[in-house]
Amino acid sequence: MKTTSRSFSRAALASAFLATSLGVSLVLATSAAGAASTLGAAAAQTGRYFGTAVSAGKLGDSTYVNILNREFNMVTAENEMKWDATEPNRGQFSYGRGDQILNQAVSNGKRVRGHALLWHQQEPGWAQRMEGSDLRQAMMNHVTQVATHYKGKIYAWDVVNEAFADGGSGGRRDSNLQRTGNDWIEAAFRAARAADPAAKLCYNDYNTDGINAKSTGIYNMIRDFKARGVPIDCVGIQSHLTNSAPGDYQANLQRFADLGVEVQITELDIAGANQANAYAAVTRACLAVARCAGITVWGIRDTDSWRTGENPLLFDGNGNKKAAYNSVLDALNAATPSTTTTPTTPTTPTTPTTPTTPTTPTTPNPGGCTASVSLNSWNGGFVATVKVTAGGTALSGWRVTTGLPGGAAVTNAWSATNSGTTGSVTWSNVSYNGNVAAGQSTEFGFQGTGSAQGMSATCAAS
Ligand code: 9MR
Repeated sequence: MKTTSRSFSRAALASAFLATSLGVSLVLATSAAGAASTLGAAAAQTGRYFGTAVSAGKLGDSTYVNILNREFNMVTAENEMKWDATEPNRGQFSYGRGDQILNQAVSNGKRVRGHALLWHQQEPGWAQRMEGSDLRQAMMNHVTQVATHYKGKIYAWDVVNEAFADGGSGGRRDSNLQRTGNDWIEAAFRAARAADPAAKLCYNDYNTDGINAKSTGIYNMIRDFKARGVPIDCVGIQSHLTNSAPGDYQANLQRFADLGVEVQITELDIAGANQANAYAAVTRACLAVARCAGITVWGIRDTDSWRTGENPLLFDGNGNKKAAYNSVLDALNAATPSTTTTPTTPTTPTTPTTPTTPTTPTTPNPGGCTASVSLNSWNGGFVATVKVTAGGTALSGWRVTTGLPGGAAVTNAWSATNSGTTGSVTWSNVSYNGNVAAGQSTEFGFQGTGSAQGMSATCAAS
């Protein structure tokens, strides 16, 4: 980890600026080398979180809950927000156990990572038996319904989990989700953004800890998404490890961070004799990457782990702190309050690898701006992303009028306010995106039912 010799006040100012510009909430500790006594408080000294996976069935276990409440300030439902749990029958949603975890966390001052909206595993049986456009519609409805249920309550969603193949191909894994079309991932991200604009949207996967074919495939997808304005905010590096993290672990985190997405270590557990050192190394790697927002371990005690018999967690079966716990806490406490790694300039995007959806031609612009629409459609619904570009003079406000075909209706929108939901709909900027410099762009979006193919969009300065 890089350190700084700057005075504290200058470092604090720099870190506050960095945190603001990165959207990271920063908690300034009063002493440069804090000695916080819990994982959550120690991580908060650099504006990060420390989380764990939680199982609803264990919330009656007082040892478990005591450690949870004492140590962690972020929670992921281990299974309770997955598709099989939340939509056991098509169109019938079941949020009881997910809500239990969320409410326990929120009432104890913790934030929640949502896991996971779409994953080829733990699909309910009815979805496993589906294919094609019917499945695509069910997938998008699932994303919309679940993200809407938890709207405003989730720090970050794993929108799509484990969609890339292992091995050297660097490509997608086969699944019925993938067979609905290669654009299923971006369609899911757009639907999630429409349903819960406040949640950070993550792509999450395993065996992506070092720079390898799989992580590079994901890197290329995220770079493409950023280039085309597909809403993605974070990447989850699961980090199910044995003995040690790869030597290029930090470099891998950094290259994702350099794309402009937050990096989250989402499911950390480490088996093997070198456990304590490996945990410290992972912690230090996150601390060294400014956009690494936090670490989540995949369970509390060794006996809570999915890796039966491997004892890969920070507490033993009796709830005692292990050497690995102390090494993580020490590493967190050794960090200065500021993150000192300066993000490098985002890599220049290359040509998108994923086929783009049809874009309506840019319309001539009478009032100093243009609007172009990108559509992600499925049978019965769509997500529209509208790019507003200022002409030769800066905008201090804008208004876009979209002409929706008959039968199409807006159900949900973000980053603009609308008057009307069918036919000619007028969209106005919100407080934070009205000012657009000459030649620059901003985006808003909406979701709707019906078909929006052929929708027009015109823009005027206001
Ligand atoms: O820990 C989870 C375990 O209880 C479930 O049985 C399993 C089902 O597939 O999922 C485990 O969690 C996985 C996570 O959701 C995604 N990444 C891999 C995790 C370990 O398998």
